[in-house]
Amino acid sequence: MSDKSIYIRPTARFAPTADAAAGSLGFAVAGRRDLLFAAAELIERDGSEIARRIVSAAELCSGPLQLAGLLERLTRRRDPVAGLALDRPLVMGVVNVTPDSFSDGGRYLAADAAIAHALQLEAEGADILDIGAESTRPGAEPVDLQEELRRVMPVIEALAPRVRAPLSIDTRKAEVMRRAARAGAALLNDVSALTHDPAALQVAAETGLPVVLMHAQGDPRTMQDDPRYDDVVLDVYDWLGARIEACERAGIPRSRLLVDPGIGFGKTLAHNLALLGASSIFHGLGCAVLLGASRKSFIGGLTGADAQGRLPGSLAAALLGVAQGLQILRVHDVAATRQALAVWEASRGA
Ligand code: HH2
Repeated sequence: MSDKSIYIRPTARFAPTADAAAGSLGFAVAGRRDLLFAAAELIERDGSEIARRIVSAAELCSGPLQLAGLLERLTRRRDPVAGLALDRPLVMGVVNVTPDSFSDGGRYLAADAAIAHALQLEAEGADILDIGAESTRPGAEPVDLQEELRRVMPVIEALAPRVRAPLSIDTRKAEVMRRAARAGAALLNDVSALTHDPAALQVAAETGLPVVLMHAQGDPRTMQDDPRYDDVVLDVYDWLGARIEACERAGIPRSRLLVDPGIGFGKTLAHNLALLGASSIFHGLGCAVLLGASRKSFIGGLTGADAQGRLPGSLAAALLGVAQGLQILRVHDVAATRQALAVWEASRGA
């Protein structure tokens, strides 16, 4: 039996017209009429052989049967996440209750400062607030369970009754997931895709919450030591696909999963740029896609800007993501991202 894998990377997005809305010119990604694509890159990988060609939407839709399942996953409407419809890009604001995060370490370590920051991000238009208490930047040392709980729980407990935006807990630890869920968190965000803590799969299933599965190669301490892939985009896709299957076996349905290519996690500058440029491929996994490119070091690698000076590059990456239909942007600068999205969305509708 051949172990050939097939991938579809939607490309050539176009604005809806009456014809296209009727489905004659393009295919709608993730069930969204505003995400119409006229063509796609069809990729076939057989061992080390990779064949790529551009196909029209019509060719794709009348293609061989093996494509039908993939196409169905690509075009199926996504379920809401934490009560939020995925029919426009959502902004997830980052709250780091840490002394050592790469761009804002120490600013929000005190619970009061973290709570005030979260309220500020919500006022600026964050749809979701992502609260984390362990830095996973390259070289970061792990934080023990008690310390992570001590930092994060007062923040979740204070915010849950006060905010409209659903709370996401950014953690790799099952016990933190369990307690945060009990305190009102509505989304689990794990940069290890439930691989770091052996109990995480089961606990995540028990909470009944949606889960973000992020790709990382290696552990934060060592992940930037010479990361390698055969083909970074396809390898990340396959790895996420395998994690989705592991979650399904543990009782978490695909409709409750989100995927994230994990910009900066065990990737060189070239790897990050390849993932950013091809991220529409991840819709083929049948889940909403989240992008975390905000202030990341690839922007510094390209421009020399330090973490504080990377807002322009972060906005460019965010728009590259929404142009490819990615549903959630994880960002530090909510007001600025909202403004960029407002211009983007208005010009698309014009
Ligand atoms: N990036 C960081 C942390 N969590 N979660 C997802 N799903 N995707 C990401 O890209 C992602 C993430 C790293 O950013 P930050 O939290 O600001 O830094 P640190 O890990 O140093 O706290």
